[in-house]
Amino acid sequence: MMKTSLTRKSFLAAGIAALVASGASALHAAAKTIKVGFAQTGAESAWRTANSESMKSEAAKRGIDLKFSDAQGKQENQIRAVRSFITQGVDVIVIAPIVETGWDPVLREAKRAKIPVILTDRTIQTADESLFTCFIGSDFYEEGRMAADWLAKHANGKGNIVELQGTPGSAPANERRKAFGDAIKKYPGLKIIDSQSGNFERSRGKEVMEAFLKKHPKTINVVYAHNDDMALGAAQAIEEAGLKPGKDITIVSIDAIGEAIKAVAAGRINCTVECSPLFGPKVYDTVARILAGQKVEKKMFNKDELFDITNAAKALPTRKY
Ligand code: GYE
Repeated sequence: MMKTSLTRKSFLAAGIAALVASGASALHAAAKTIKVGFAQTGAESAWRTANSESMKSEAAKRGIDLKFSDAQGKQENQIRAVRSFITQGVDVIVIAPIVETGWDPVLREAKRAKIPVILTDRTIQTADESLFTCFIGSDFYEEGRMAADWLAKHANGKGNIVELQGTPGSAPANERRKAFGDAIKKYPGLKIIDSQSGNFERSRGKEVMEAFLKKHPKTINVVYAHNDDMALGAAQAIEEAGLKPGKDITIVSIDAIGEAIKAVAAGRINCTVECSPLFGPKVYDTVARILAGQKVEKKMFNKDELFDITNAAKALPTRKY
């Protein structure tokens, strides 16, 4: 008798425990936290800082578990981060590829693990586009073309240009360079007389500009910088050389960070083409769609505008980066 009731009691207890457990796991499944691994390039520019901030704050807002990795400008660190995301079994991997080439092997590993990959910010070169689900970012070629056309219109088709390139091998450096070069071919008076990488960094931009000013005294009319940080560094070098940036030397740039728009409004930089870094919301909307089994567009481009003296001051109060 005693034995039976005990048995029944423990049977009941086990049943309740099982019910509680299955109820809890059903609840848990309904509210399952989405895990996203983001392999960021580094922290080379104000643009990058704004981009990281957008990815982090939007993840926090949506309750997404974001595993954020800063590769400090090295592709091998990014590849290592992607491998660790695969091991951790994240739901989606997001990569801002530092350079365009060398991604196939690690993307194949992600594909084998059935983890979708979103490329953001920068594109890659691959013969197999099935290795990533989609790309979200700006059209760098279009940005370079806009900068060149603005210059052609405002420089009366004449000028000796020095170019400050972004990170060697990166999509924005490759495409901004190519687009600008293609566009100025129409204007025989516009010539690139020197071109070097400033790695998208302000201090490097300044150093390279100092060297250009020494190497080509009284010859430079225009600086084309692949980003605002380098343009701001160049402006400083020009001032330190006793010249007026924006007047003695025209500066055209890309990114449209707040500080550069301020410089444009002040006439220190002449134009900057927008490249929005604020794509956290778009990336996580896309993550949600992918996880819901929906089809997403292969390439999604942000729409960017251009700022010069005619619209910079007006844009300042509402700038978000
Ligand atoms: O223009 C630059 C940054 O990849 C679009 O990288 C991005 C570029 C941006 O460091 O400032």
